[in-house]
Amino acid sequence: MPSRIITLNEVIIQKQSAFPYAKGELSRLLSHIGLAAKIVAKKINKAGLVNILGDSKNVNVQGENQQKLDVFANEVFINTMRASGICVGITSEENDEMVLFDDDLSLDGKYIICMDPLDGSSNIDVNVSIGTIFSIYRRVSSRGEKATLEDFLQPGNKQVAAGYVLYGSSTMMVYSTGLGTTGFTLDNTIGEFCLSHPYMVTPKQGKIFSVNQGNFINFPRGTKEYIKYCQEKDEATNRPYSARYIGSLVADFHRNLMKGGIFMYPTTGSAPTGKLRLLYECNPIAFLAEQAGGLATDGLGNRILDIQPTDIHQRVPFYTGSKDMVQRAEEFMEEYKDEK
Ligand code: P6P
Repeated sequence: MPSRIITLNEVIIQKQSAFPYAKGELSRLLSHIGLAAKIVAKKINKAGLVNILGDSKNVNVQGENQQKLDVFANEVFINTMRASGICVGITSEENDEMVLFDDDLSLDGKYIICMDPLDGSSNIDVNVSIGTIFSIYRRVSSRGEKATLEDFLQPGNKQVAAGYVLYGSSTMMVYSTGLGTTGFTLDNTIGEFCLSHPYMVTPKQGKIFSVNQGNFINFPRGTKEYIKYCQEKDEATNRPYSARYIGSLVADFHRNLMKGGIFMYPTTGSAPTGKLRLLYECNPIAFLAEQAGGLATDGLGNRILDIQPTDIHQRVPFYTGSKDMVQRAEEFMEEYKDEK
């Protein structure tokens, strides 16, 4: 643990020095994300006391009821990014279309952001941890003009930064710019994210598997066989593993990142291409997993970060976490790929 308080902004600047050509724009963007996270965290922590819980009666592009905090978080992040003058547009889970900024300052912005402003929202009313997930790319279109679809449909291996905010027993921000995965914990007494996990490395092997077994009957045969493998007794490989699943991606992933484990969202009957979205859930989480020494695939041997997106709300099957566990799951998927 650091001997003194080291803030998010200090670390952002430190890491910027590793990029000789950096002009500080990405650093400022990350700082703005930290600001938005603090605003949302404050609202979430009070949610139980003021009338902001519950359904906003709107339905988002995913066909999911938008919780009031979803709407609030989406507006805070969009408005903060617009004010940064560094981001030229956003794709959000909560918006059907891309949000393109057209003020002069933003049009010259160098970056675009894909985000899930409040993931796990079905847990809001029951006080279970929820999260914000973000992914940052350099724009490929010309500066001075509006962002284009091409800016947002870049493969995850082009991300310049990615991270999440976990609104849990404490509020944490975990991010990477490609120099490893780093975690910060919000100190509410000073209103700062303080360095708490300087270099997060996920164990190669864990004892936790995370999947919604309510969908078991519709899983691919290989996933079913891997789950059975996790449940079998075998002292030599520390099995059976423990099943842990909160239904909030950031919370499930963060626990497994820290302790070791595998998170799976396979194809199911109601989600034949998977449920989780490539641009603003799988790619950023995959980036962090790999930066921490883990893996992230679609269960079919494809690295998540290499998938070429075709739609801003595209869904993919998602297997991520400890390297040895994801590889073992992939072996079962390969072995049973032609069987129901
Ligand atoms: P299910 C939350 O809605 C979410 O997008 C992720 O946070 C979570 O991992 C997943 O869906 C849970 O889905 O079908 O198991 O409830």
